[in-house]
Amino acid sequence: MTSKKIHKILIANRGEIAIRVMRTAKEMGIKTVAIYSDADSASPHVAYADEAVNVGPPASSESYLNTKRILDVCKELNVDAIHPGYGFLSENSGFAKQVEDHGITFIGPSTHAIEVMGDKLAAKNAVAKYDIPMVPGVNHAVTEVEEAKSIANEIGYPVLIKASAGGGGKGMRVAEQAEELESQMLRAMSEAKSAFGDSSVFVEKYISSPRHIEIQILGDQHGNILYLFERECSIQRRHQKVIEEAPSSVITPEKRKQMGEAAVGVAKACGYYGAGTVEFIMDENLDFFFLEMNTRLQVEHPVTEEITGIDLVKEQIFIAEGKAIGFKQEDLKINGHSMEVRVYAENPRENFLPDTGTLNTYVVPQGPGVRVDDGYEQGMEIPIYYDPMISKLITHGANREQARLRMLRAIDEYQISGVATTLDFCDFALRHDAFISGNFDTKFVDKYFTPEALNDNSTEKEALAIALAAHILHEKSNGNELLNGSEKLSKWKLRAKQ
Ligand code: MV4
Repeated sequence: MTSKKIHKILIANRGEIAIRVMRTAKEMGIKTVAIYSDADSASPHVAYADEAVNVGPPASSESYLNTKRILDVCKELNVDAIHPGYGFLSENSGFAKQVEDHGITFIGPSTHAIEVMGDKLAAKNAVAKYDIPMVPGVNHAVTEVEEAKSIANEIGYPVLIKASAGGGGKGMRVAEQAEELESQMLRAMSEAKSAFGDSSVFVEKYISSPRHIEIQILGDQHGNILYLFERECSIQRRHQKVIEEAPSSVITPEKRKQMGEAAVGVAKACGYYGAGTVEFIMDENLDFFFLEMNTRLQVEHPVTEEITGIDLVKEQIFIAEGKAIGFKQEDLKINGHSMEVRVYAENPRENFLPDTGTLNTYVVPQGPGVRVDDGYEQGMEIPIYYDPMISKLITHGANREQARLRMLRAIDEYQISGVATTLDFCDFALRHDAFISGNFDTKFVDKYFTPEALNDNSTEKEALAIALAAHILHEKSNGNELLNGSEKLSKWKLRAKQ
């Protein structure tokens, strides 16, 4: 157990999450050290930090994943704690161990918890002793097709074959019926082998159109574990979340308590401390099943912050210092509703192909109930080396509809040109009847989205162009010069360029 006041944090990450962590550090009077690659020297996260150090070439493996260089920087600059953010080294138990071995505080859970939850089978086994709903299936690695067949016969088709080392959908195959089992199992195993170097798989009943609901938890090093309610993350595309919200519109107070307590059980099963997220899938009967636990601060943590008023990064830092959580389960209340959309530099008209280029225009929305967590500025290039997320746009309102309307308004205010973004795709989703009703699942995008659904305003644009031409001709024939015409049209032009 660590119990040390933190004076200087190195953030082993980049972009929006590095800034997010530094903002809280600044409020707490803690000094910050940024690291950056050659591709990020002009990034706002570098300018924001008290000190910043170049750790290598653009490739993540040579910079943001360069553990030796990062630990050397810590020594040189007297860093006493590392915040890993999400992605990169955040769920690397070997790194967490090295950090602690160097006498530096890892702002995150124990090495043991990262290890157990990183292995899906180990995770299932760890929680099996607690009273946590699990998908019907087996908790051990299966290598023989014959064994898989007999398990599938027992639980009934369809079944899902999952990689033990997996997560995020890699190495996952559905077998609708017995005839498909062998081929799907061999595929899952070879995919798992090449993706994770470990071909072990297990078999579960396949829940065909689940909702994805996750519970935020906080644990301290004194054994206190609390749940900070759910996030509904069903609007996703190929395992990449697009819209998240809290609370979920299908969860009753009773269900919330059950899920919260189940999540606390999962955390207890691995002696968890820090901020963590327990993922569940929920079927059409609103029965929920434990999927996995993420041992990091998640991208979508802001929606939980908005509805609880808790600064999750501040809690992470206090917990890492060895402090006990300063509030109780009964103190936590849900205040209003929050939504988050992820703005990616991807083209929804081209099968979400990542788009690179320069942010020629970049103006963020403002006003009541709007929060933007971003890591770019106008004029910057989106590098090709990293995740294509430009920003997270978060709204808060007294209720779901106010949060939704604020999101639509904020999307309309957001001005980005130079790269294609997923903003209009999010606008489409937020206006869809299924989204408005709350009656949707993880198949939302597959079911409802086609590029044609995006409103290109083409007839509107043509009409505007004709009206404009007529206006110019008319003014010219009267001998007038046009004043401010370009200024007034600037937003329209931006939209037309996208
Ligand atoms: C499932 C499932 C249905 N049945 N397990 C996807 C990634 C990994 N976290 C587990 N996942 C799933 N596991 C059973 N037994 C459906 C998914 C799934 C999913 C889960 C959460 C969020 C989005 C998803 C998209 C497709 C499939």
